[in-house]
Amino acid sequence: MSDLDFDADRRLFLKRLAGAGVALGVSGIAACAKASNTSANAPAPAAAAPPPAPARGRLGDLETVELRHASGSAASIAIQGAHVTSWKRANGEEMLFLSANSPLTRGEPIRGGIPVIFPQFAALGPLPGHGFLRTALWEVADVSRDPNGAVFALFRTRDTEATRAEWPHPFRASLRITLEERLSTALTIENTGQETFPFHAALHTYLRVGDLRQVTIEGLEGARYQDRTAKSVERRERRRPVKIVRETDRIYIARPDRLRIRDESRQRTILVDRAGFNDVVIWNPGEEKARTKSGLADGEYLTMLAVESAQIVPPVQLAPGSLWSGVQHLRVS
Ligand code: TA6
Repeated sequence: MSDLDFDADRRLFLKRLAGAGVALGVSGIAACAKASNTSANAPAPAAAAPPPAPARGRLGDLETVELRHASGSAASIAIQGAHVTSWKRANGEEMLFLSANSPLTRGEPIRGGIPVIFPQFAALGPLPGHGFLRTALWEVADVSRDPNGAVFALFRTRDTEATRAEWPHPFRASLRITLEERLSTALTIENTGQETFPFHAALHTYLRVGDLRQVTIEGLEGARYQDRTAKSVERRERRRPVKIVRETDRIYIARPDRLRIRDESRQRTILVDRAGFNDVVIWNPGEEKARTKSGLADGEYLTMLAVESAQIVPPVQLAPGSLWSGVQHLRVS
C-alpha cells in the first residue's frame, strides 16, 4: 500500500478505529464509519443537508480549515499540527486563548488554541519539547457533517523520514474535531510497526478566561499531582476549589473526572470531559515566566489557563497493530 493510496489506507484505518470505539464514544465511531463509506451506499443524512463546503482560511502564514455549525458556533483549525486555533460560541464569544505574540509561521509552535502533543510531553524525554506532531503537516482527510448535524474535520498524519530520524517508530495518527454546541477533539494513534512503543499524548488546551484571579477549578480535590515547579515532587490537592495564584505547572495523575472551570469575570463555566486521557495538566506561567519564558504579551497570563487532557503517568505502551484513542469535550454551561 503506497503513501498515495489514501482511500484504501483510510478505510483500513477507520475500520481499526471502529474497533477501538470505547474512547471515542458512539457518535465519533458512527461518524467515522460514515466518513469511510460516504461514497458507497450510506443513505444521505436524514436532514439531507448537503455537507458543508470545505472552507479554508489563513492565520498568518498558516492555512486553516473553517467549521461552521448551524447553531452559529465556529472553529478554525490550522493544518499545521491539526491545531485548533479558535472556537467561538454561537454568541461570537472566543473560548480559546491565542497569544498576540504567537508565531504563525511554518515549523513554529503556536502559543494558544489546542496544540496536539505526541509522542513526548514537555521535556520528559530526548525529543524537542512536546514532541513533533504540533508542527507537523497533517492531511485534511475529510470535512463533513454528521447525521445529527454536527460538523467535523478529520486530519491524518504518519511517521516520516524526519520523524523516524528522531523517534524510530512507524505510526499513524488521526485527529477528529467535531463542532456542535460543544467542541470535541479525538486523537487516535496506531502502531504500524513490529515493536511496542511508549508515548505520551496530550491536548494542550489554552482556555481564554476573563480574569485568572476570578477563576476556580472543581474536580481536582484529593488528586495526586506532580509539581513541575518543584522538581516534580508528588503531592496531593487539598484545595476545593483550586485557584491559580502563582506560576502553576502540575500533572494531576489518574483523574478522569469532569472538570468545571468557573470564570466569575465572564459569568460562565467551562466543562471539560475526557475519555482515554486519564491525567490533566494545569498550567499558567505566572507574571514573571510569562514574559521571560513563554513570550506572552504583557498581562496576557491573566487571560489564559492551560487545562490539558493528557496521558503521561504512565505513558501508553502501544503494541504492534494496536490503536489508542483519547477524546476531550469542551462545553459551556
Ligand atoms: O504543559 C505545561 C508545559 O509543559 C509548561 O511547562 C510550559 O513549558 C508549557 O507547557 C509550554 O510549553 P512550550 O513548549 O509550548 O513553550
